[in-house]
Amino acid sequence: MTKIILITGASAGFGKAIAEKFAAAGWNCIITGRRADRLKALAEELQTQYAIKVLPLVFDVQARKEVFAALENLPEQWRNIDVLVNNAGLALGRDSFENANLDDWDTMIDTNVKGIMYVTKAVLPYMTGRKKGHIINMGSVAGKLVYKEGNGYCASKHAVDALSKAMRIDLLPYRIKVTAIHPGAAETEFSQVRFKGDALKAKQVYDGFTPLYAGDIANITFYCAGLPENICINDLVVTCTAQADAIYIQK
Ligand code: NDP
Ligand code: 8X3
Repeated sequence: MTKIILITGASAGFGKAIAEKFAAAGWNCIITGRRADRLKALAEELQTQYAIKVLPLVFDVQARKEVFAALENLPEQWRNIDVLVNNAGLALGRDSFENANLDDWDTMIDTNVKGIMYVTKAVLPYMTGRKKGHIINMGSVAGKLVYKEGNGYCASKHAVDALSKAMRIDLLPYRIKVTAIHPGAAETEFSQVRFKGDALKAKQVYDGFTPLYAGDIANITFYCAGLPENICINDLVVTCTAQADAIYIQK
């Protein structure tokens, strides 16, 4: 039977690459994000290229009502979700605590933390009923270690780490796997978003070393999802070779 994956934040970066990877392997994909035009284009591309089915859903993971409206009553053929990838997320700004912008903090917490909680809560009934499923949460090295001027983002990713542990415990009776992937620096649209469109600042983040790329995270996600029923990778920290942790990068 064809497997189904639901990926949040599939309009760019890791999420898009994950959709491409799983589609190429014959999975049907539910792709979500706020940018409808990008999701539509990706859906058309994947369906044409791989002869699989794609359901694009447009919603903001911060908006509780939108999340449940989009996910609660999925068409019958889309309900047996095998893998949920909670990937949608962002950083906004790199400022010291006293200078940080309150709206940036709100958006990061609402997206990275509450977004995962809402989406997971909406999708879980499709997994608990079948006692089957795999939740993959996109954390970060920023969820393992706090770095200078990373306050709000680091806090949000520490919360992803904690939520992943909490899910793993509470969902044991349902045999649902929970994997947290914690990437280091990866060149996607992440830094363009963080620095609010400042292309030079964004580019400088990756100057002087070879970072991770979206396809690397897609391959790792695919590996985690493909393991036998009795194996679950719980926690996976992955950096490029030039990076040791959230603080040390050899440039
Ligand atoms: P990108 O900016 O390239 O992609 C982010 C994705 O998240 C987009 O598809 C965006 O879609 C979606 N998204 C953001 N906010 C919302 C929202 N409120 N509602 C719905 N979708 C949203 O970044 P990455 O691919 O790099 O990031 C993906 C995840 O990986 C994030 O959680 C990030 O924190 C994490 N991460 C990234 C690292 C990196 O260095 N790149 C390293 C470690 C972790 P749209 O704008 O269309 O809504
Ligand atoms: C993204 C990587 O190091 O900018 O989570 O926090 S980092």
